[in-house]
Amino acid sequence: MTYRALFAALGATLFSAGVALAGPSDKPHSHDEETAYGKPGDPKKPARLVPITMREVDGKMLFFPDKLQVRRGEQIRFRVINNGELDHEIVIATAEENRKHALEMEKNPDMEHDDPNAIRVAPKKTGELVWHFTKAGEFEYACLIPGHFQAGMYGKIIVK
Ligand SMILES: [Cu+2]
Repeated sequence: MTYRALFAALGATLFSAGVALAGPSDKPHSHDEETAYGKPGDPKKPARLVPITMREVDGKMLFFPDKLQVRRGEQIRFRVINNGELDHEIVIATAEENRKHALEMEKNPDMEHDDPNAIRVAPKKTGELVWHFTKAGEFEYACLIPGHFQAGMYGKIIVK
């Protein structure tokens, strides 16, 4: 897909997202919800700062770094820097959950997230997300905007 086509798709997404946001959420959730991969962090508590850069290069879309080691019980403050030309997002979850979520997004490209495990960052902007890794295991951060995961936009989180 060319960047021009991506921009066109993105414009359509942003336009209809405004409409979608006005509707009631069909997925209520608690912000303290514990998941298989941990729970939303408490920004007032200590957290290790981890900068993650997002960018497009030679037809690929990448996170740098694409691997992160975490101690169980550690809070991570992800500082997500979008150095690309397109919107990107970071969604922290199990790999399985991200696959399901990616399929949903392909069916509903207008889908926007309002979840504590995800953040969307516009080009040349920086966002922050604090996550508390309470469980050991292998997890993933991924961009689930259609086409981005396939272009390489994912990384591995190992919690020990
Ligand atoms: Cu992306």
